[in-house]
Amino acid sequence: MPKANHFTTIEQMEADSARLRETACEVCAETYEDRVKTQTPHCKFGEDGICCKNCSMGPCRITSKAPRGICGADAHAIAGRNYLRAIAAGTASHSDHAREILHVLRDTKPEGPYIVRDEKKLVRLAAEWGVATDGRDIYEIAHDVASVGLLEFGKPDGFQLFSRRAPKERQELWEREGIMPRAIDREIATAMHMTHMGNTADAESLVRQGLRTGLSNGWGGSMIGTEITDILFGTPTVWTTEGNLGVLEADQVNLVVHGHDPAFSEMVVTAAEDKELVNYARSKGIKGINVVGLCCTANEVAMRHGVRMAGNFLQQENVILTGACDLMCVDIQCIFPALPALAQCFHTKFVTSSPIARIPGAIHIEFHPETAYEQAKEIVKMAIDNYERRDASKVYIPESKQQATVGYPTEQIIKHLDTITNSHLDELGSYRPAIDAIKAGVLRGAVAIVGCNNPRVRPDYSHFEIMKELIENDVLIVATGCAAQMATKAGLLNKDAKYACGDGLRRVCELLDIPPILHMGACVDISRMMLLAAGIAEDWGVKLTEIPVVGCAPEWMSEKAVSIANYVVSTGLDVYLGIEPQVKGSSQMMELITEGTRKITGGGFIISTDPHVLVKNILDGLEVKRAALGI
Ligand code: SF4
Ligand code: MSK
Repeated sequence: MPKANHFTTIEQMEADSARLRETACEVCAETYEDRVKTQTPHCKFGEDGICCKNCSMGPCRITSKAPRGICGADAHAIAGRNYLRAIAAGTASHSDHAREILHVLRDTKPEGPYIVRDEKKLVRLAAEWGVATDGRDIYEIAHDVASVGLLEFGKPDGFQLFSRRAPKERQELWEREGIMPRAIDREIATAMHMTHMGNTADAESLVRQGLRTGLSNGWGGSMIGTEITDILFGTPTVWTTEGNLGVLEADQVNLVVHGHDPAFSEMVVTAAEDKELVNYARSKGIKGINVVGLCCTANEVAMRHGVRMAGNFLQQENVILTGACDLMCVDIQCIFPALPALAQCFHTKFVTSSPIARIPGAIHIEFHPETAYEQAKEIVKMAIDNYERRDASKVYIPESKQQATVGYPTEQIIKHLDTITNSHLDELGSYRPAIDAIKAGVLRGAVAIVGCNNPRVRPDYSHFEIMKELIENDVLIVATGCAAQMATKAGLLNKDAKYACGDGLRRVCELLDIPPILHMGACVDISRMMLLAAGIAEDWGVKLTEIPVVGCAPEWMSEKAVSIANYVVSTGLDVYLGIEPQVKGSSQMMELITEGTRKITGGGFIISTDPHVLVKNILDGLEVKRAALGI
């Protein structure tokens, strides 16, 4: 019977990486570990957020002897401005991804290559956005929905349409506090304008705009990205798949898709199943075409096709270092610029597909929706042709892999909950069985664990320790992004991980036939988590700030994560961070992000780089919420 000792431990993962680093030495390649050494110690001014280069009178750095920049900006203004710029960049990244997906929806046609796969969701969204549906062709509806969605970026008046999905109490609070999100581009532009030289120097105003900009992502761009992706490629369902480097196959073409935007990877996955290409591979004596994913693209295709996942963020170099990656095709975000040079140490072809992520040394095949399928076929053929260039003497594929059950958007969670209740109250179901389990103490609460991995801490260790301890303590986890991939690699998404849970959570897993950690998707899908939390609060009849549900990003690294953290606290949930935001040089900013936002939204950051301290903080936080609810 698989138990906790059947997990792939961090030590095993590190041993795999160490073995691959030996290959790196043999081929004279450098890895991120080498670059961490050359970048350490990090610049203290940067770490503390008190270096400003927002004008050419600077750069200015704050010290006790130089407490103000040349213009007079102090540490609080500088750290606050840097922080808001990070939120703006993160919001821009998620939201621009959504915009691209909307363009794909606008280009759909019945003959493809892009078609509408979830018509029900499209019609529901059309009704929500005031698009006429009666008697209309589904593609006319799709194009009108895309046009309304595109207006969310630049409309001159009004607020994000999805903000209406939040509980009334939240909407009123956002309006009252002046943080209700307007057009997405406007919030990003306002953030950049406020932080330009000679504008806002008041830290609280910068933090408030950070909340608003974050909300335009979580209840705007990211939510649009998630909804439209579901409409185009299908709302995810439950799949059993596998994860970690052992999913690469020695006797097959290994084609790796990496990044975030599934529009291209969906086509690559489909093209790899094209009979013509499968036969072409066979004609060369190759056993098959093995498409696997990295980072959030992996999450997207795993949840819709069961495609196996090679790993998370810090595993991207390892995949090439196996010597068995015939082609890596990337779209946008979280792609190391180091990859083309690394690929050149092997036979690996490295292909970029988006003008948003051009990298020197890459083969660039710019993806266009109308020719996407032909382009995907071209890439698959390139991978097949490259297989015979593989140098067997450089190949080492670690055996580590784990089985994972993935694909739990809110619709699937509700569906599973409905299996234990006859009270199917409305079309969209109810979270009441989960609420009852929390009230009864069978579950102590739920934690959304999200985000990247980061060499500032021992990679993946914090994720692993926090996840293990929380499930032992009967806390249900929902996960996205590289956190979900870490759980995959470790075996925590295996249904047998229930044996590592406390009695209560194990019973819930058995009853619902789920793993204790529910894979909800990619980074943009944290918007699903917001709807989950809002649904729980509404079905419970309490405020979002009152439910024993929190967020946690143990090893975050990207600006997208800063934006996410801001919309989560704006939604009223506490966020536990394992990496300190770069504002430590300002006491005002530290106070604002931990306690100040709590006074505005009811949510704030709790920060500790020690995962065990963080778990204790989370469990204490959940118990405080339970006690306040009288349970
Ligand atoms: Fe220095 Fe002010 Fe210019 Fe920043 S904006 S670089 S603090 S003078
Ligand atoms: S891919 S943003 S490293 S989670 Fe979404 Fe992973 Fe973080 Fe990128």
